[in-house]
Amino acid sequence: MRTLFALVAALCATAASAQLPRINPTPQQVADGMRRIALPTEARIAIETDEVNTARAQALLSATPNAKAKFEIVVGERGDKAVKKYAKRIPTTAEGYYLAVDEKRIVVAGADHRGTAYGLQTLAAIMAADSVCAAEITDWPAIPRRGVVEGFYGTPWSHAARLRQIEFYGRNKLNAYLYGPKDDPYHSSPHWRDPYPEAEARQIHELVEAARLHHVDFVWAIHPGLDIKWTQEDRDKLMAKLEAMYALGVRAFAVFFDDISGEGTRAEKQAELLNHIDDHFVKAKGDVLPLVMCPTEYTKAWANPKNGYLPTLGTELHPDIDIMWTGDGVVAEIDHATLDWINPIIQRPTYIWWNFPVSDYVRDHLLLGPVYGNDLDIAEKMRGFVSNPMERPEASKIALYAVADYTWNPLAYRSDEAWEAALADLMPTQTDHLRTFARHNASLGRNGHGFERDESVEIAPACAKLLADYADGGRVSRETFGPVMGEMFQIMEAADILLGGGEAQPFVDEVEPWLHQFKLLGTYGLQVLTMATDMQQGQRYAQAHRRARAIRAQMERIDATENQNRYQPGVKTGSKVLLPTLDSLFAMATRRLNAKYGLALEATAMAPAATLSATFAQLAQQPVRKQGQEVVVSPSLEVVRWPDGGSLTVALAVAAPLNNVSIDLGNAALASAFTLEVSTDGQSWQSVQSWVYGESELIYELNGATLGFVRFTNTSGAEREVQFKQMKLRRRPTSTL
Ligand code: 14T
Repeated sequence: MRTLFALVAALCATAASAQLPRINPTPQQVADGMRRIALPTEARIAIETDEVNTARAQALLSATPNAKAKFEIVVGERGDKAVKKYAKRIPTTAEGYYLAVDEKRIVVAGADHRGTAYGLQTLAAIMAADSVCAAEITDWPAIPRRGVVEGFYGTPWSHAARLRQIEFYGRNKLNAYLYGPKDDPYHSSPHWRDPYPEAEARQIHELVEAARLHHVDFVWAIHPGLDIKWTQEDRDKLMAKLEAMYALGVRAFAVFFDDISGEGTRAEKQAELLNHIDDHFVKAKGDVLPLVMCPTEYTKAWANPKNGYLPTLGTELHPDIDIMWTGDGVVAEIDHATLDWINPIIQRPTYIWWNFPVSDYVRDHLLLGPVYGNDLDIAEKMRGFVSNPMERPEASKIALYAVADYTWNPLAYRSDEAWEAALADLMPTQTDHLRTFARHNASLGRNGHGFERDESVEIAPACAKLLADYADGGRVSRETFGPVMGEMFQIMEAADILLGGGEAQPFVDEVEPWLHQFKLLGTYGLQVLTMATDMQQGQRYAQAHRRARAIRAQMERIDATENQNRYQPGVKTGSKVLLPTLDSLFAMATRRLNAKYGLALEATAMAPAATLSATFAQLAQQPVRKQGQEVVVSPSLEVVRWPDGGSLTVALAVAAPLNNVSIDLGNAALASAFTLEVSTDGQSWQSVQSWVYGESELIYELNGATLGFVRFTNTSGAEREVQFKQMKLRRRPTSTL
């Protein structure tokens, strides 16, 4: 808060006439006095609101009460005596407020307590130490429920990070935090039936309390569908768990049925359970918010209304139960067509679960770019809009700040402005460096959901021209070279300054491996550009070539050692524009030098140890990497439909002696449905027998044969549904005599 004040003070305090600072989210209606009002030392004060708001108002406004003072301070809700005079100006929408600041008064009048809280929040944003910008603001949210669903796979957020998030939501008028981390065992299986252990329970209680103080609804979600039985016993256990959460202070609940199969997916049973909770828990308690549910078919891509699942929910579920939806795809932009399709089926406006900036399917990337792509005039068709974030909470704030703006006032939403303001909010003094970092860390790379974001937008044309000019055999002009070189200097500087710390330390800690990678990217770029322009002096060129490759090797090293999760391990930066540009420039420049000076320098900056290809889409983009003595293909979170005859091939950059190949499809019986073949040259192939280790691991013994290729094919004559839990090529350990 102090940094915000400092910023506002810097913006307006010195000027005689002033302009309102940017307020996030953008208010609906603003009449701007364009001047500053000095805060009086005495005022007639009437504050009639809840305790939290009263404390906030008193902290903001330090005037001494004096019944005879000319200046008036009024804070309260519709219906209160204090704000009676202003009743007509208070918006009727829940959480709306009227705020007036002029020479005679400060009025904060909410449609309800939260409206008043938001009015005070806006007041704080336009205040400096001893003055405030004149303004008349009438404001209300376009979408009733706005916020975040902690619903990703991966390490759940820490307690401290959650407390920082809740403060951030309150400050940006987000009112919902849905707690549903996939990897909390007491939210999902195996322990959804059991109460939280004492330490965790205490933390949940603390979160509930923090959320209350920041006017955020803490919505606790349960994910019982992996192993729920539709029995009295399980229903009682679920109700008991909700009671236990109620005892911890929770007053809002959700039930998630996503990512399950089998018994748990039955719509009529899900609806029966939800309605039962509604009747015997929510309505019986009287102080619990309407239920939220995530259906099993949560995207159009998997929905089949003809099977009756969604229509059943639509007709059976009590009308005030909210139904979540991710859109036309798991990760998708939300538009009119999305909502016009789902709302009639579920017979209510949906509650969007927006899978951005979640990165649990592209864990080697940071998603720090602007929030864009959703229609701006669809608010009336939604009851809620919550964003599923990254495993990295501070880094997620860039997108969440923009989501707050979008969900409050979508018609006024400007993606680039929101992004810019988000960067300044996260790092008020080092905004430029953060922007440099963020603009090159936005793309998702190739991914199974086919979702993509712009990256390096400003420099992309110069990069394209640089490559085109150079490929033509021409000299690179100063105009093209200059901006790209300039960008490299900015990158190195940004990485150094941000790594140096001093501002937003929790953010820096989260992204540190990417910052190191970013520094290397800039240094690599510098060497490559030196190679491409310094054609006169062969000696220097060779030096730059050597150094470029050495830096590229360091980048590979970070990629192979940092952020080693088992799905998409590694650390990627500038992957959409900068790195590909520099790699091609490196190759072209090397070839040129080789031709000119008769050298034989290696023209690839970095060749991967192994590459993967598949004849069918679902596994064609699966990451593969070298890890010590093993070449490992990443497991998949999805059920894989492996077509008949479909094959997956791993090619080693250099043939190597292999001990064995291990593949786990989750079912040992599949051994006979698949064939593993090996090859030295990729031309002639030989098939290998397997044996089963443990539950379902298939081992193909290779006895140290030197091989370059491994191919795995469905030879059963039919499509097979398999899990893809593991595929490893194990090298014969090199003897260290
Ligand atoms: F419930 C949902 F709406 C949802 O999106 N569920 C998960 C979510 O927890 C996850 O963070 C998100 C992004 O990966 O997508 C859903 O999880 C999936 C989606 C898949 F397509 C898990 C496996 C998939 F194959």
